[in-house]
Amino acid sequence: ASVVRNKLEAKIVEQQKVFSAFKKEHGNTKIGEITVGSVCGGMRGMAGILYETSKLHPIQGINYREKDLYEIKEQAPRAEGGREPLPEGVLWLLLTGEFPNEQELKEFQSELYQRGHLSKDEERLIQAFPKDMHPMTQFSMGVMACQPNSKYAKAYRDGVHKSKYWETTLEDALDVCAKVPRIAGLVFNNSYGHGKPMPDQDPSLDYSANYARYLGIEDKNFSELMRLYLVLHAYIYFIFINFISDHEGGNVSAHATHLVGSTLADPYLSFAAGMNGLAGPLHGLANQECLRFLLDFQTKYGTKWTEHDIRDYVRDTLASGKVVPGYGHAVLRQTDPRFMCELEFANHYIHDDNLVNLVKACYRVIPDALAQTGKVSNPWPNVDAGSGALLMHYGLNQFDYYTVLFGVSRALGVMSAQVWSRALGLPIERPNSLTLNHLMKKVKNE
Ligand code: CMX
Repeated sequence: ASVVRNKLEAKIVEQQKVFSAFKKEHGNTKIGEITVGSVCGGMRGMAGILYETSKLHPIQGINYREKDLYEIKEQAPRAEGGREPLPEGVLWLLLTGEFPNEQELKEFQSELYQRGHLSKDEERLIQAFPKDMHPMTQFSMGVMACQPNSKYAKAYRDGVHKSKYWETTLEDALDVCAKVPRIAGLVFNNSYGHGKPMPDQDPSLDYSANYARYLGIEDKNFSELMRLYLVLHAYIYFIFINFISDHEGGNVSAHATHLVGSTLADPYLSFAAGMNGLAGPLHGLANQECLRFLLDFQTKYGTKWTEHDIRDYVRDTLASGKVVPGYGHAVLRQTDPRFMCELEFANHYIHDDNLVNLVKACYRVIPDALAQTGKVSNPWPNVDAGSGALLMHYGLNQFDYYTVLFGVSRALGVMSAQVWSRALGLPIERPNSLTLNHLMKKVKNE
């Protein structure tokens, strides 16, 4: 059993009581109104999902278990000599609401290492995918290739009592989180490895460093090792902190995972569904658009651009009826704290990179330019404004792969949420749908 199990069980028992009393008392209490706008507008602003692990706040940005990103950066355990939160510590937080102590973290890291292994058959299956298949398709299929080992699905077939669903869901959730770097690594190797052998998992490295190794970001030169170790960690923590693991339950990947999970489908089936949603251009693919915007700018103005050039470029973009990618948000009304983390990261680790400098200059110029249009609700940058440029800096220029990085990180959020959904016994989702005709009749009270 997992080292996190006992801690989690105590919290779950407590929260189950709170939840059941709350439901009984407030089952009929109104908390909002549904408008025609909500029904026609993709349920925007409509509260309809119970999701325990995180909440997106319009000003503070994302909160994990009531902690904002800055608190997480400050309080989370880090690797020796590292500055960024360890994903393993963040996963523990998402599950339990607390950070692990040193001993718990150590045991949890070694547990995830053990769970991160794929069978020979699973590896072979993934390696047999066509090399030109989109990395997200391979990733989702790779997760599905591991599904036959679902412990939850087996327990369900064996007739487990529903009060115990969460136990094997936890087993699967941890397995999925542990395996996704390996699956994503195999996909990278398959698509871009040019036949190079896939490195094995290295027990001396942590979760993130192993993933970086699969992406080929390593160097055997010993004298370089220390520098590289830090860069490698910096790079990979950047991935996790910026494609941040969770962004409450209403975004497409989290909601798709949650919805499919509500049928009591196992965590592999649910997560793969979420990843298929993440593969859409309006969701996980937006960071590519943003990078393209910056690269097109460089093509036009070269590397000796001025802030005046940026202003012109934004004006032309708006005049041609396009949006400025990386700016604005459906919920946030401030600079996205995830962007601030990117900026802080870049200030510390990256010097003299023209593309990164362009990101910083855009931040000085674009909010004003967008505010002047008078219609943009939030002229501030979101996470996508900087992430692509940072990945490019580290030589990761395979644009099609960026969403897979996002997917690896998202596993931590949506899988912890699924454990809680089963623990609270949430029912199958089944909202009503309406035809336009019905909706029109409702408006007239017919
Ligand atoms: N550039 C130009 N115009 C913008 C804009 C931008 N970055 N952001 C908003 N607007 C415009 C909208 O297109 C809309 O114009 P119309 O009234 O002519 O249709 C108007 O401002 C009002 O929109 P809004 O209320 O500010 O924003 P929405 O909630 O409708 O949309 C979003 C939010 C993110 C889709 C939008 O800001 C956008 O398209 N941004 C650029 C793309 C982007 O960065 N996407 C990644 C989001 C990251 C994430 O979801 O985490």
